[in-house]
Amino acid sequence: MAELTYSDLLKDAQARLGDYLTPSVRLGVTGLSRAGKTVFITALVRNLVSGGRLPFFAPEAEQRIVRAYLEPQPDDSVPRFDYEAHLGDLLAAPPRWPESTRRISELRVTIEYRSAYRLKRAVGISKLHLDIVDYPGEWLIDLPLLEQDYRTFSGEALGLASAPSRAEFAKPFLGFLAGTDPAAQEDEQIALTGAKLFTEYLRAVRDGGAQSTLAPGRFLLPGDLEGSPLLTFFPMPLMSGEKLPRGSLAAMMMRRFESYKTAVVRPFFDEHFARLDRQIVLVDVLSAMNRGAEAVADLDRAMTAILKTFRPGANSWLSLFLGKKIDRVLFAATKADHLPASSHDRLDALLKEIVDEAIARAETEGAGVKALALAALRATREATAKHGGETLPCLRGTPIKGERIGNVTFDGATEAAIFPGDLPADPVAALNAARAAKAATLELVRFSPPRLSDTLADGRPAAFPHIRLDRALDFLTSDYLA
Ligand SMILES: Nc1nc2c(ncn2[C@@H]2O[C@H](COP(=O)(O)OP(=O)(O)OP(=O)(O)O)[C@@H](O)[C@H]2O)c(=O)[nH]1
Ligand SMILES: [Mg+2]
Repeated sequence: MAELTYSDLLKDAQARLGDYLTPSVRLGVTGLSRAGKTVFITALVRNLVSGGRLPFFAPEAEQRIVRAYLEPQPDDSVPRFDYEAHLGDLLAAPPRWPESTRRISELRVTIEYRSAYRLKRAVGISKLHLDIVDYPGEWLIDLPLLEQDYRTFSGEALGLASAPSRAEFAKPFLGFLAGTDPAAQEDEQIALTGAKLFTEYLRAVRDGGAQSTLAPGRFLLPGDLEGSPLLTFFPMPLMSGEKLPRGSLAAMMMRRFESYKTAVVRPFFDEHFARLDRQIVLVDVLSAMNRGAEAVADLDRAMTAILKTFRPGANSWLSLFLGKKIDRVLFAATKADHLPASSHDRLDALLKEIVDEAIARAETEGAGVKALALAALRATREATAKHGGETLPCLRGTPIKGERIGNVTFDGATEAAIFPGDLPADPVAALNAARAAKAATLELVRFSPPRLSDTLADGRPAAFPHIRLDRALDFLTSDYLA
């Protein structure tokens, strides 16, 4: 085997130093379960590395991007985002959507570009590391716990559990609480039963169509913590100022709540959240509207909670630690390909309305916050169809097996033309209608992924179809590529 020479070592050191000096931007991608995070990252990376279909991404439009490629990520302790596997699913025959992911992951894309500034360009080609971090929105919902003690957490959680829309789901848990004395001797079996009933209640709310997950987020996405004492607690009704007797059940619950904060929430904050520069929050607005008023109200609540973590009020605990780190947050309504092009601007406007209201409720500034409707991977094509002598815009795509419209059930293989309807032109009216509706305001079906080609005739990787993915990328990264 050839021996390492000094010159090899020097080259290696230079390469490492060069890499160390390359600027990087950490982009957080989050959203509640099924919001579209995995598809978003896969499509974004694919379109970056294949260098196509991004006309509204300024550096690409100005033909300044030289190339983009994957590189090993900087954090050895975070699982890698399994780009190749997700891509493999989308390119399979027939194509399938990637599987649900349940934990944090990371991927580094390095972008080589020519600067827009002549001086910088004279030095040569510039480089930027784009570090994409995918994490569950459920973890984000936990951050406000850092500002709460057990008493406040209990008060809020029990207040929500007794709200009319949730009381039905919460019945078994509230029944259990009614027969449990907080001052009783601590008991692991009671803790386990209570935590199980509390978790079942949270799950029922989520399965009932809520877009917001109630804290603690790990109760629904436990991962490695399944069965751990960290997740074996529940809220209890406590008087304010009441002292919790030593060795009591309530004292045990308080201790575990505090441990959950120090062992679960705080490390996520320190190791991941506080290191982000930019954030995109994916929101499935259309399925909320499709489910009706309750789901829209939950979405409102989730957005307010999320904004409070990104744009904390001046006196908040989080603001002390967060400083000015995340300076741009993009809220993106995903799966816009379920609506015809005429409705995309309307979906933008609708989400903007939701975000503006949440900004006001969260009492934060809206600086650096933008709303956009996108489809990371476009599964439908625009088409027109004649109907009663009229030409109507419609969408062509292959609905997923078992999806239904009226009395038609789709087989998963046949393409169909769908009239999803248009969103109303006035976003406030659209939102009010959705908030007032007892049932769905839109009738939507889910589509299979489109049939994609892997390579172009010349062997280069083919770009994937999308809606406004380039505008999202532009808002989130362009200034780093100047
Ligand atoms: N038509 C269409 N459907 C999409 C798009 N993006 C996501 N979907 C649908 O939404 C589902 C969830 O997308 P994912 O990217 O897996 O969502 P996620 O946020 O990673 O979900 P979890 O990993 O479960 O948290 C997919 O299986 C698709 O059915 C899109 O751009 N267009
Ligand atoms: Mg995922």
